[in-house]
Amino acid sequence: MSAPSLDIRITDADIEDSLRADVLTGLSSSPKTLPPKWFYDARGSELFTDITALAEYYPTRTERSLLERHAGDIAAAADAETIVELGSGSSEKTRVLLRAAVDQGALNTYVPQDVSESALAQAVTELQTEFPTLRVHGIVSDFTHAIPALPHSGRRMIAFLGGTLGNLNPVERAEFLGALAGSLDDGGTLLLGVGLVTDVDVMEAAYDDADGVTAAFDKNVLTVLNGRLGANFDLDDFEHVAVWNPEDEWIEMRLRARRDLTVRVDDLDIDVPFSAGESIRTEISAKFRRDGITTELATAGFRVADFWTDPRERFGLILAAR
Ligand code: AVJ
Repeated sequence: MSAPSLDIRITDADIEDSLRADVLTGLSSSPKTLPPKWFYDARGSELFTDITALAEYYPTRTERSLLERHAGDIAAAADAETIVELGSGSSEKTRVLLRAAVDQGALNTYVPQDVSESALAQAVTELQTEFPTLRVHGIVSDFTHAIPALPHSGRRMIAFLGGTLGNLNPVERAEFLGALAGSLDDGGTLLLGVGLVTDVDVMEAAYDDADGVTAAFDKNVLTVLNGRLGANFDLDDFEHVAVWNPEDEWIEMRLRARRDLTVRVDDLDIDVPFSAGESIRTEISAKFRRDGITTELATAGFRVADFWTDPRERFGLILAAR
């Protein structure tokens, strides 16, 4: 068994710079925004794992059952020597696919990529034990910048699961999918998991659970800003909100100020005023329709080879070929 390896492609200085730039831009915009990637410090990654076990949060378990059901078909169709997974987190759902691809014979390398070093380090160690014949090579980076630097040996499948594509707006998605297509050779594949448009109540509850775990996850971004940028957000001053935006077909998570207040961000030397009811948009989570995502993929240069969904059609697992 080779030693688990973790390649850190993002330095603390890079992270600090992009956090500062994002917060400066986001909190001076109208409406105020913060990019969702700042949720995922060690605590935020833990809270996300807790979310995936909630009764209301159907995407993870729905995608897992699709992967379990179709892993053999996916492995056979992709016939990949390398699987690169973007935003792999704990790699928990990917194991069934890795098992099928190893048993089927071609797979020799797994490259999980994530922005959370703690989540990735743990995943790499566990996977290397579970799959001793596989080369497991973790990359800590931002997935939107990771593509050009990804390993290029043998037939590749890029996996982008969990519905994370929905965190990008349509322009960002087109750019990102185009870059993925451009980085794959003929025969390369993309395995994409996307949330599908379903009942508004079901979608909203998934992002605003009764136990308040998603609220804690959302507010964790304020704790990250307090810790890393010397901000003085009082979490009790903000309320977590999740609403379906029917024009854009995405769920928006927001943190809404309960009163007029001013937040100081020491490291940026700014004072940020909020009026009562004003919110920071912390995440969009777009949901897709079969035709829409098929067209987006085609525009990027992909052909949809398979499109699997659950009986309630809440989640889509797509195998697209270059
Ligand atoms: C991990 C990005 C797929 O958008 O559903 C879960 C993150 N946010 N609950 C999603 C999330 C609130 C999640 N992704």
